[in-house]
Amino acid sequence: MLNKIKLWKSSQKTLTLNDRVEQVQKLPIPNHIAIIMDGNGRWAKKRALPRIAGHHEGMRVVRKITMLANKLNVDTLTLYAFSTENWKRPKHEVDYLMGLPEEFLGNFLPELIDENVKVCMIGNDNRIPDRTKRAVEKAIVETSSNTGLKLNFALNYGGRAEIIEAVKKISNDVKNEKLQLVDIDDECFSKYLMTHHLPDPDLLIRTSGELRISNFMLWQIAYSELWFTDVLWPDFTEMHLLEAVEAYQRRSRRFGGIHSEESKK
Ligand code: V0D
Repeated sequence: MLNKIKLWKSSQKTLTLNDRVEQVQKLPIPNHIAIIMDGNGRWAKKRALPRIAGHHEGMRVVRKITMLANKLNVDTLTLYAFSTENWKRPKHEVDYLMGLPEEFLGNFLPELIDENVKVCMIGNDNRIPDRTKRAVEKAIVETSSNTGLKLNFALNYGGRAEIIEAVKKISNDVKNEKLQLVDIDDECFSKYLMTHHLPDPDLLIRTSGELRISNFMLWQIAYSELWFTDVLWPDFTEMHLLEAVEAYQRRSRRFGGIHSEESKK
């Protein structure tokens, strides 16, 4: 008996990534996973490195997590890469961050194309430097006909600003008699958001121990499962993503099919 327990324990530990992927694929996979990638600066500080070293390391993790999400047949992976608050950081850090999309795509766009990943972006591009916009735009165009994972970067994104923009567009449509007040409901409102083309997140992950939403997808996460971890984003591995998905699967199984308010509709 003791031997059996030992055997079981060791087999649990030695489950390879692929075994665990196979296990996870037997149960429903969240359609849309959104991640607040926090803790890059803290990761660097712990190593007496400049903050930008943490951001750079975080980019490596983006690639790995993207590939796993694609393998799991996730429909959409949204990554909160830059918030409207991040402009308050020192200029050299903002400049460095704005170089990352170009560097990332310079290295990985061929792989994203190969893997059938479709790059998308949400957020306001008014303050994004031209070379950053051009790099992202090129990736969006070159992956536009891909049918695999939608890799959606939230850049200069803020949830309240998004809602205010939607209200303005709706008011304008009402004024111009394109829309009637009685027709404004959840579904109609969603069509005016930047995420109109995406499903709502089923699972929201935030790394680095903060238990806040920080103005991310305020409308869209109404029914999302939330998963917080102390792990810093540069330390986040494929195993951590699987852990979050497994937690999601346990929760939805416990609710036995009628798990979300959403599905009662
Ligand atoms: C820093 C950790 C990839 C979080 C990841 C401009 C913060 C690394 C991108 C990226 C950032 C964005 C768009 C795109 C392709 C890649 C990125 C920013 C920061 C902010 F089309 N990583 N990454 N963008 N970090």
